[in-house]
Amino acid sequence: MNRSASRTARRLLGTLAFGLALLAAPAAASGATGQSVSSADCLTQVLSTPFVSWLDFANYTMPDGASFEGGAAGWQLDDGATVVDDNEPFHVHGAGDSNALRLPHGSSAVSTPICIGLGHPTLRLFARSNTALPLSTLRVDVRFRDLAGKQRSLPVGVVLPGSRWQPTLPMPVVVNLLTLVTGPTDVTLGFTPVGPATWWIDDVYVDPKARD
Ligand SMILES: [Ca+2]
Repeated sequence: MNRSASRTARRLLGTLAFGLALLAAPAAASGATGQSVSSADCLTQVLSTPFVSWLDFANYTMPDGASFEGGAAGWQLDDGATVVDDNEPFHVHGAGDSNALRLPHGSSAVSTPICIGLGHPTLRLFARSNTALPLSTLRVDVRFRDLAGKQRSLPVGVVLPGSRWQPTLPMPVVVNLLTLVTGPTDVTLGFTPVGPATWWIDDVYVDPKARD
């Protein structure tokens, strides 16, 4: 190899090493906090398009237990939150589904962990309430550990009251996360009635956008 070819080879090796270091940096930082996960964990998720009827063609996945069929295994249900005989009438998850989660005033529920990427993840669910009073809403939070390992909870959306089952609007998640985590991460989702209404929720979906 002549001197010019050798210099070119060293430059290429240096560029390659720099590139690999950049690729490795997020993983190393994630490992230090113990809360982020590998992108492969997001890539193994089973995706579907449950909101096509509402002209939403995005691919979604579901946290474990988020159809509430046969219970809410792994969910944290507090102060009266309970699985009941009911179901969103569109049956986007399963034609034979027959359970939903009831959330009376003062109750709350937290989902099982779900992996999201840092593209533009959103969440969407079906909900109804027993009153349309404007002071009654359902607050949706995303819960995660930040770069320092501290547990955080940030609001990502509010569901407005309505007595008929309807899909919520897609709620962006990543806006609040970009500066707080470094890569695909496990989050849980919190649901809390605000005001006097009782709520029912069903078929909670997340568009993880782990492929961005
Ligand atoms: Ca259900």
